[in-house]
Amino acid sequence: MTKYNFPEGFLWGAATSAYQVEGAAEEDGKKKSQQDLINERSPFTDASVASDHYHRYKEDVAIMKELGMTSYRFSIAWTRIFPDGVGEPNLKGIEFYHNLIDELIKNGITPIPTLYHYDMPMALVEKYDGWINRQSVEDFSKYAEFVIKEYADKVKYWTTINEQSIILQYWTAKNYIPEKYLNNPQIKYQINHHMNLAHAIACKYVHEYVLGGQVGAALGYAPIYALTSNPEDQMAAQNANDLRNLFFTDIYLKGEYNKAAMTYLEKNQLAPTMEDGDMDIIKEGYSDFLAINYYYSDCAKAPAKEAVRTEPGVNLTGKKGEKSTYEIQPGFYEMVRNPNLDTTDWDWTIDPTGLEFALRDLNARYGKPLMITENGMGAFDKLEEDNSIHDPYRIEYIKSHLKAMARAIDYGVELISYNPWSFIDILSTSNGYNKRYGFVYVDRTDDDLKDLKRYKKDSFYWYQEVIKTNGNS
Ligand code: BGP
Repeated sequence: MTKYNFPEGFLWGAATSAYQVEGAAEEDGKKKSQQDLINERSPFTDASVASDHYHRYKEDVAIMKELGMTSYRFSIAWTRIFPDGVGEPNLKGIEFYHNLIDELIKNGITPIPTLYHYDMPMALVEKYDGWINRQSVEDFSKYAEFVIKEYADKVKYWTTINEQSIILQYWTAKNYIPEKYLNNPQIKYQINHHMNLAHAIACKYVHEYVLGGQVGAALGYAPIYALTSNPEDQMAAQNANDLRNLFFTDIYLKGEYNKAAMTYLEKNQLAPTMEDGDMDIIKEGYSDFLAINYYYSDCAKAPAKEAVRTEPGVNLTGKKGEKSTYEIQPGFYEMVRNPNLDTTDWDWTIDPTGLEFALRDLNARYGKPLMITENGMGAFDKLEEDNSIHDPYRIEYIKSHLKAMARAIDYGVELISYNPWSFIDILSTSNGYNKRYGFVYVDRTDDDLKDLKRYKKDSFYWYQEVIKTNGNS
């Protein structure tokens, strides 16, 4: 058996997000977020019950303990704390997260909350179009300040905004965008600029209120290979890396916009509008670490001269090969399918080497500690008659990614924690409960969704051994 050098005290966890796991979408004072509406409009399961974690958090934390988890990455729903986004805080919502955090700590599990996971309060979308409007920065900052202060003596590790990169790439799916903006791609860079400010201000509050607090963003990160060794394709891959990755990491870890990406945006009238002092705010809100959500790698080639701007597509059916469109940024890059890699049923490439590549590259560029806040495999899992769930594909996926992490650590990467997606089956953002990620299966076959029994998958027992042996199973 190979011996892997995961550091002593390495945090072995798993992840979820509020609207995908909690349910109780309008209970105890909580009001709707844009995510509830996006889900209502889509053909997928709505978030009103999800996995009912809101009512079953004690049972779920007991399962986490049995799994051996030492960290849990979850998100706090803004609309539980401030149902209208602003105004009076909601005591019941505040109490829920106190209870959850206390239960985690009591069971030796380090809480790693995320402040924002796609769930802008619907009240603010109705009031001023959410993140499109700069007022969102101030309102988010008030929410962040309140929450950070409230849980400051219990929570050391904080993550700010989940997947700004994905929010930007899939801007109409991850934000509730009013009709009139749909043909204006500049808007997405404006949303992103507001999020950069919001992120930086939240980082500042962690440094101000949390003794020994550590903070960073949770970025959706996919390294980008060139399709061929043709220099034009290599250049396109670098362009794509500038705009899809470094555009975010340079903000978080250097406090500045990536120059190549910004130049491209300016040349194409896509750059965000800024105010004097914005870059000072961004610089001041430095990160202590970077968390990444890693699922797949991407691939790019030089676009044809006549290529037009194209939005990326999503495979919504779980039938391989259905992803039809790939992002094109004319004159900069065209994303393509990587012919060298197999994929999941949803066309997400399976590439553990890409994780090692990402970790080593980020370490070389910024030299900051790294954390993995998501990584995992969505699949059609099957509950057998004897209530077992055989998911060897998931074990294989995570095992190969663990090896990649171990190699990165050997090469000098400081990795703090691994939180695969997801602890339990939850509502997939694009496929409801058809696409499952959990170590724990949630049976949603009863009509009134009252039972929601939890069953441990084979991957649960396997991951339990991994944790027990500090990664050497
Ligand atoms: C990440 C999100 C998660 C999660 C995961 C899987 O991008 O942060 O919220 O859902 O991807 O995605 P999906 O549910 O679309 O399979």
